[in-house]
Amino acid sequence: MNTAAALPAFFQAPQPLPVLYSFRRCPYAMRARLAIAASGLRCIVREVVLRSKPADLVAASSKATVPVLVLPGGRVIEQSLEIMLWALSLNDPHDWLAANRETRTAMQALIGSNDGNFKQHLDRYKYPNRYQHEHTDDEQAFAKAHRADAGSWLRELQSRLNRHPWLLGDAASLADMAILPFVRQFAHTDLAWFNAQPWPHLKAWLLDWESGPLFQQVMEKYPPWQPGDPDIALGLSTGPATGLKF
Ligand SMILES: N[C@@H](CCC(=O)N[C@@H](CS)C(=O)NCC(=O)O)C(=O)O
Repeated sequence: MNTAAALPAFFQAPQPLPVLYSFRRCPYAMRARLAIAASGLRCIVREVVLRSKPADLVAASSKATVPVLVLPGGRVIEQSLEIMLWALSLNDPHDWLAANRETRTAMQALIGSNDGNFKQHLDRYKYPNRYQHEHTDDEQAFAKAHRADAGSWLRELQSRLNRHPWLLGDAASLADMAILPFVRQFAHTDLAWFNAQPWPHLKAWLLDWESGPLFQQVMEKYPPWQPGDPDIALGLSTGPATGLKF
């Protein structure tokens, strides 16, 4: 008799879980946590302090940006988008990956623009002091110029959201979840300014998501991880994401 198979699942040895190195406010890490939570997969989350990266993270991924996902077999996934695709290819209850090929191509293009052009302007708007070599003296003017450049992308999103509730139609997709954390970062750089813009659908899209259960689940606060700390499962205290609106 195969004893292991005869035992109820509860008594069988637990499977090791993937380990996600994350930073709560990082939009890349946020999108990875969103996909993992939505897929219903479990993983151990290790909150990283970026100015003092744990040796285990650097050993797993020499570039040591977050997020990094270390799978039980030793495979390391170092890019946020790849982590999203990994999780959703295992389980995609909300059809974020979209069966339709045209939608998939459109998703890729949108995410590419976000991660490329928009992210460059966002960084310069939010952290102008990191780009002193790109401007001479007026840091405020530099930041505002990049805010204006980023605005053309946000108007494009607003116009899409004016036509349907999500970026690519009536249902949320990978594109929404990959892009929302970056729009959130932009909005919170100067919320009063953002709220004064004539972008009602963009603002509603962001606000709905920020007040939804999936966002709450992935924004749970964890203490910075140190070797020897007990494992913390992602979103455990707020329960599994299965069946949620997004
Ligand atoms: N292309 C990477 C970018 C990740 C990234 O740049 N993360 C930032 C935090 S938001 C980071 O780890 N910065 C720390 C560093 O570069 O040392 C991805 O998609 O995962």
